[in-house]
Amino acid sequence: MRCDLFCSVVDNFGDIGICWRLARQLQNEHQWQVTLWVDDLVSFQKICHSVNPQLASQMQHNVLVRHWTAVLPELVAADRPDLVIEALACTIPQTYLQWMAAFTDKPLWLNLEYLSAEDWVHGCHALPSPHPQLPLQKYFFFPGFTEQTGGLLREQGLVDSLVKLSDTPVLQLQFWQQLGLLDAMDYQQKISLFAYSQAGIQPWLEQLAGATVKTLVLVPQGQLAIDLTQLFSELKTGRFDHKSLSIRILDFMPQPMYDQLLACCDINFVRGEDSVIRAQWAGKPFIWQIYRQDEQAHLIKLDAFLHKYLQQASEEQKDCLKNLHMAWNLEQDISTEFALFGNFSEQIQKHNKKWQEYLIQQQDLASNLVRFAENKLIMSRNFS
Ligand code: TRH
Repeated sequence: MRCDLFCSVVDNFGDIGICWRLARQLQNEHQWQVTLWVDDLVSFQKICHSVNPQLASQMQHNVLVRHWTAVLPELVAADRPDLVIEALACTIPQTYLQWMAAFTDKPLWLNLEYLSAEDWVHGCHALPSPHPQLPLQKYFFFPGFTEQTGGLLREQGLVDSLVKLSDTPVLQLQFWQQLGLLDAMDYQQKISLFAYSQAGIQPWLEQLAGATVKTLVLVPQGQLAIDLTQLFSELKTGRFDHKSLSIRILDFMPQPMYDQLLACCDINFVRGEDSVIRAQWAGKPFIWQIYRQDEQAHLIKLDAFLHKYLQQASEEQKDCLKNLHMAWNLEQDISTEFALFGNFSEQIQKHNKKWQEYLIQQQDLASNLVRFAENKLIMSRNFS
């Protein structure tokens, strides 16, 4: 099976992060021949360090990566894919669609949508949509948290490997050494802090500094790291120590290493769309800053997720996590909510384990997509 996957990097890293994971999984686990068209190779290189942004075409981890520029290179019949994936609201070039439409045996066209826990997704997943002018039809493919959706990206063996890392201090020590954090294991509480800007963050950090437990906060490069360096000028060295708190700035690491970071930390602040899914596979307590949208649409999406995620949690856990998420997403001081969250951390870890077990019973997104595509292609060939 041959697949062309189109990815346009809007901003940040989620679009390319999700597409890169999917491309590798289709190739590694389903033996598809995948061509990943990406318009921003510089962002791609941040999460896959071997990418060369200067190349129009390159093999990366057995995936053909092609630079998606304003004018596509010549498209020849021999390159005809079986499946074309238009990912995360990008728009496939008209010239490419016309090329697709010219084939007698037309490629299947999927529109991979953004993740949402809202119920309306169930009614839209897998629906067809005819192209207004061309003899083409695309199908909407929605990720999600239920069997009525396309599921979530989850590589074979991922959760087992993260559980093993979480349960094995010597493996964690090796990971911290790989990151150059030789003293990481001296901190009883390790927090990964991957978020957007957080105007009200200082009181919470002061609270961590004044606590008896020693806390290590790990902040990947980006706007939040810049903001914190303005708060604490010593951070321009990459490190800031203040009583019980130590903050370190981390370079962006390859995706698999980021998964390991989540498994080695005690609490994970995650954001966007992909890292929040990875935090659920790591199983540790997590707090999600959702990607901001107009008219507070993101808070509706956040509420829908918390409703599903906390369905089996106790009322007091629900209140605690909902209040903490609202404060974090509104960039307020979370000191009070975080202190309460700390009291529930064991129950939350148990709850996350049950939530993970519920999610793992479902097929992963790549497998669902492969099955959907193969069924559609068989049907179209049998009835054409
Ligand atoms: O970077 P993000 O904010 O991406 C966002 C969201 O995806 C949002 O839904 C989308 O609309 C917007 O982009 C355009 O957050 P996200 O989704 O967690 O993606 C980050 C990716 O970066 C994820 O794949 C994890 C990866 N990552 C690394 O590979 N290494 C790292 O060191 C870090 C911190 C992240």
